[in-house]
Amino acid sequence: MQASTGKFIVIEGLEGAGKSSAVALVQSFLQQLTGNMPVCTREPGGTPLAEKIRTLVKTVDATDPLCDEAECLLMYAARAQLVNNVIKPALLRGEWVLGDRHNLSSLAYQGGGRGLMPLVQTISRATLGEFKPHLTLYLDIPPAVGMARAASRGALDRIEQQALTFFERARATYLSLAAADDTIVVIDANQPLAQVHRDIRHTLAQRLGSC
Ligand code: Z5A
Repeated sequence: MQASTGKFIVIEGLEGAGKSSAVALVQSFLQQLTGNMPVCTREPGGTPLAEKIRTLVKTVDATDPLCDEAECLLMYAARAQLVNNVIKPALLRGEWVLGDRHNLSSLAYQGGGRGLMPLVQTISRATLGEFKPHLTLYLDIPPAVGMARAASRGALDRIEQQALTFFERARATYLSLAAADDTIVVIDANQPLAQVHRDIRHTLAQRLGSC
């Protein structure tokens, strides 16, 4: 990555962790900090092709079930499009980018949840190299609490229909990766929303205040 002043900030978490309202909060924090709206992305998705992949991975097709390896490859196909066509160009222009999920989701869901960590690490290195977010806020929540919140929103998509043990493995992977990487900050999302938002603002002020 060439020198630039823009930074890539990512919000991560299991379903129902509260990413949607966290993204809105961080968006407004970054706007105040930099004077400009950040470029907002979501994964899988964020480009016309990547949005088509998003539909593919979220939809159940009983006649041709998506196998775990294909799911993993599709996540990275979508991410490669987004990183190369949207995120890197924005950073090179000096803009800030705010991501709703990124590579950590694949490490947690496909690596931890599906048990495909060697494949995930290989594709991650091949497609992203050293590229990674400057800061990731991981909203941590027990899967049972998150799934109850997600279920109250309506019908569950293909990935949301996985067993609780799948999400327990994904959470354990999130936490162990966060413990080994000081660019990932764990936020306790199993608290009243106002407290979660205070913790997010505090972390942003600490980590970005001097940017
Ligand atoms: N996936 C993958 O497997 N591999 C990858 O590499 C990537 C993704 C990138 C994307 O689906 C799916 O793809 C996702 C992971 C997988 N699947 N699953 N399962 P998505 O983008 O549609 O879904 P999402 O990202 O998981 O969820 P979301 O809907 O965007 O956000 P959320 O964090 O799950 O939830 P929310 O809408 O912000 O909050 C849920 C509800 O809880 C809502 O009514 C809130 O008002 C409420 N809430 C939030 N916080 C609180 C607190 N603190 N207290 C009480 N209630 C709260």
